[in-house]
Amino acid sequence: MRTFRLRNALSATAIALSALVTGLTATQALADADIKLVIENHKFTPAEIRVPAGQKIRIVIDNRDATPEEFESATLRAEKIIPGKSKGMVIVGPLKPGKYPFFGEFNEATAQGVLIAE
Ligand SMILES: [Cu+2]
Repeated sequence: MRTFRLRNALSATAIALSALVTGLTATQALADADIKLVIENHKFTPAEIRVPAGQKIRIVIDNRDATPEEFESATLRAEKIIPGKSKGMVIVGPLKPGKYPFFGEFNEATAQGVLIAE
């Protein structure tokens, strides 16, 4: 009985430890700030991205449209042409807290978004 209880206690500890490790991994992923942005029908999804301030942010842009798009932002100092049906990547930051609008230069009427560093 005593051994059984000990074993249960140990497996509970193992579960707690693995939860802790998972928690750390999630925090680390946030620190890496790898953002995925989709372009579809000349719109960005998500149109609003929240990222931690003071970190380098890697934005992977998946252009699912058949036509090229240019991710552009003056405040982020980023400009990247992504051909149709392909992916592109921009690295921005570290950013001060604030709002950083971006747009698709080839479809500016619909392709609008904002990155919020906080
Ligand atoms: Cu441009």
